[in-house]
Amino acid sequence: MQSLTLNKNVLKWIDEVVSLTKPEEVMWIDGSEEQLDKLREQACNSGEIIALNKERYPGCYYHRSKKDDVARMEDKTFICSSRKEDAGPTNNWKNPEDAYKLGKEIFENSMNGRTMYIIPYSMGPVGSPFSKIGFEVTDSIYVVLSMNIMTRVGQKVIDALGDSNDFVRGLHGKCTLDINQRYIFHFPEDNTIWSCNSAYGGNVLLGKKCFALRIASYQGSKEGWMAEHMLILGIENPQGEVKYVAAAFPSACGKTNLAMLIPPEIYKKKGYKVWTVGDDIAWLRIKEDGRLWAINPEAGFFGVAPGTSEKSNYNALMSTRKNAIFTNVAYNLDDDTIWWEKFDKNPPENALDWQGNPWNGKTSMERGAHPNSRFTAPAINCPCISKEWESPDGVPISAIIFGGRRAKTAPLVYQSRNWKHGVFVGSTLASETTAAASGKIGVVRRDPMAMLPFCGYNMGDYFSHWLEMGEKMSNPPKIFHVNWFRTNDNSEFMWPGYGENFRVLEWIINRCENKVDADIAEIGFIPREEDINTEGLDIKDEVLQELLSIDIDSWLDDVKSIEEFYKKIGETLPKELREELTVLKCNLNNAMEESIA
Ligand code: GTP
Ligand code: SPV
Ligand code: MN
Repeated sequence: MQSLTLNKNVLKWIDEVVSLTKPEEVMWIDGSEEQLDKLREQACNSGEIIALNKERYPGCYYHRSKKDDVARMEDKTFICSSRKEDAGPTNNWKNPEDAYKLGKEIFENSMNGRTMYIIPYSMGPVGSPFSKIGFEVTDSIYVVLSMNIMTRVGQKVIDALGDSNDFVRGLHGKCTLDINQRYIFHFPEDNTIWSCNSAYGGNVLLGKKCFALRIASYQGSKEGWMAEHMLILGIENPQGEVKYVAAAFPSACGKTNLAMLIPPEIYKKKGYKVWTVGDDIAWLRIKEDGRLWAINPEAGFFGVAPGTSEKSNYNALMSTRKNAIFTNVAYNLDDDTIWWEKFDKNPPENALDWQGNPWNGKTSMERGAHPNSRFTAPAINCPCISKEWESPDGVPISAIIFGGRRAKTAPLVYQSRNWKHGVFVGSTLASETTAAASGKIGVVRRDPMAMLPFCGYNMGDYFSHWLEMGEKMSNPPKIFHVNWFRTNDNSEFMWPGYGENFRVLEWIINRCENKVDADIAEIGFIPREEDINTEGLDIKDEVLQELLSIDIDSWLDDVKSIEEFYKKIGETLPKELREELTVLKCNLNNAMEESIA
């Protein structure tokens, strides 16, 4: 097939990849529906995907990945910088020479008898000053179809690139799907990503975590912008003014849900609305007005399926009603539809589970869908998609919110004293691990800015970059911390969460506009109880009180864990953050002494 470009840099690289992997055929993805339809048909014939019920799920497909290939694998993910220090203490590192050598051994002839697809894609609206271009070469139609949902694909991207050499070179091959030969290598200095022996989204949709976070965070540090694991949403008040916030929560900690939340009835009646700009990744730049502006570099959602229901996240569910792909959920053989845990109260009886085994949802004790089963859905399907979501200039950010899963310690919400303190709060973010990555679930680990698995360079330098960005802004966003996941003695969530989180967003926006006071506590500004609106909410005063309380003992324990974490960061930890830690410790010790006195 004829190449879509005359760009010599692209063609040279494609030649190299072809002579390494030796595909039987090469196909350039032009983004046309005609071409995509042929690929869909081909993948249905080979069994790679299954077409779903055409009336109820038009344009939708079902896919399963291998049992040992259902989540990101952090121990298989490497930053291959020439100096080990540049990957830093939190990343796996491999010398680029060794990584290329090993990669070449694995990729050699790996596409024999297969077709190589070349996907030109843009992260960000084509032509926006925020946007960047990548190519993904892959031997998987599932990847082509998913990239077509998650990014902007095709000829328009090639036209925008022209003869520039500024593009990310992504090579993905299924190879034999051997877990022992699975690697996700990032070469930030070469704008290159190599991923082999996996077919799971986070490892193989190279525009997402690999490019838009790991490579882009490195690019941002060099070029003066930021790539963050953040949702972006707009909050419209009854006067029609929209304020935007960005929020960083670790994987499977509620970004998609918050990004699409439906405000409680009392707010809807008054005319409040929420608009989604993005649900996972934000690229942020400082503009002449001294504010931080953000775009969502993606074009779709790769959302966690289990738990998504008409009740919990109506907007996400509606986003999946057409042109979506479902991976590792249960498949209803009777009507070609899909199901997952908490989808509704009516599981199918005649189904296949996420491993393809016969499954009766009414009687089986096993799960139908994998806990990290996911949907890929076009953002444009979302009923509350913001009219600014493709704005080439992005949206101005009033507040940055950090949050994690903390059964204890972290209150429902607090505000940092200033940017520097806010960076400290982000740098010490912690959360219980989830099914989004393979490994133990429910263990508290420090996950700075929700970027632990996604920062493409030295974490200490990344913190410095955050501090520098703050220096450059005359009007920086205010920084907050939230926790929807505090539990009581019966291990039940104390805060209702989901749509009710709007009540906390309201306080945050009010703080940004100086419309509400707060109490200054050891850890930052805490809301006064009466300032969290509980109208129409069934929550006891004592519960709200406890949600907003600070337990000095457990915070002092947290300080110890922060000290350990900072020790791991080592020399590159900015002194400003160490100072903030000292302030926190002093505040807590003073409070302790006062309570004893
Ligand atoms: P990634 O796509 O992995 O980055 O995840 P995410 O941060 O977008 O998380 P998502 O919104 O998909 O939510 C993950 C899980 O958290 C789901 O099971 C949700 O039902 C649950 N969840 C989300 N918001 C809340 C909340 O406010 N309270 C409680 N209790 N659970 C929530
Ligand atoms: C996450 O794990 O944070 C995700 C899914 O958003 S993945 O694309 O696998 O990274
Ligand atoms: Mn994510």
